[in-house]
Amino acid sequence: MTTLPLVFSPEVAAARRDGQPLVALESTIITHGMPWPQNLDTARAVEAEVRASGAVPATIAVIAGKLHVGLSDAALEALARAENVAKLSRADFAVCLATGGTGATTVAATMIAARLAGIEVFATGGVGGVHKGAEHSFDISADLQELAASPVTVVAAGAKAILDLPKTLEVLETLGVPVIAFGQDTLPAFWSRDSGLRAPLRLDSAAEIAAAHRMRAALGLPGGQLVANPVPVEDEIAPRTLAPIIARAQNEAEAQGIAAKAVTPFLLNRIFELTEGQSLATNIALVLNNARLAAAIATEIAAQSRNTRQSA
Ligand code: PSU
Ligand code: MN
Repeated sequence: MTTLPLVFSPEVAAARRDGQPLVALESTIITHGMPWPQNLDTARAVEAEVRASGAVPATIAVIAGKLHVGLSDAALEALARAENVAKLSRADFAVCLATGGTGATTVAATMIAARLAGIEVFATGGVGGVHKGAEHSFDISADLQELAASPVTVVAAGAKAILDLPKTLEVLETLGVPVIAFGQDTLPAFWSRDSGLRAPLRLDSAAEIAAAHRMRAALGLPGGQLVANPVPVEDEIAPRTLAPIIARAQNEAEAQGIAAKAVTPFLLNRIFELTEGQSLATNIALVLNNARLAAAIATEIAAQSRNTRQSA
């Protein structure tokens, strides 16, 4: 079998050796989710937030045919500046690696890489989901199936309001993915704390989320968990402010024939423009908030695993 071209940064390699808690971070949010230079500032700030919260960050990307787990600051900056970087999901991951390509990893591809690197917790902004009009377009993010396949707990701020949230919940239920709202009964909706939809599950502490993660493994179930962490109150945008803006961006996407991988980046960019940058400020705040919770969960998983070994 071909050996996997896996490269650990010195910081991540040391953390793996010493059994320190690790948090995976994706790179599509850098290349396709935010404009320059806020994308680089945010990537650095998220890594710093994970460290300040007692864990080690591992930003993941494919660079010149190698799967990098943990990026140097120079690599982070090169990705943030680059234009036309490939957006890699499960389908195109192997081709990119095999042909020496470079690409940013989505939630789905980052989960695959995290599993290979033995990283159990991953922080991002929002996961992909079922797009509005999916009954015609069939546009359902590969992130959902990945949550059913790779054993990683993903901390996001719920699903973006550009998606059809009820259908997204239905698909996650069908796939057997636990959707856990953190500290509230309703599902957060990315830029807003409350989607108005009841979340299937609710947990109130990092310790409970870590215990559920470990129990899922003990049951022998494949797949991970989706933790939906509401954006801090002071950073949220009210759903009624966003609704007309989202509708407008969606109409434009349809009129311009935007399809497939281009849909999510197009909508995020238009919403950024139409909110005059307010959506980006909220996006940055929620990613940092998710990084903190992910670090706490990774720390709990490490502590609970140690306790189990000691009492065995
Ligand atoms: N969350 C953000 N910004 C993003 C994304 C998520 O705040 O850019 C990216 C993630 O990488 C996610 C992807 O996996 O969008 C989903 O793309 P699609 O809908 O094409 O599956
Ligand atoms: Mn899609």
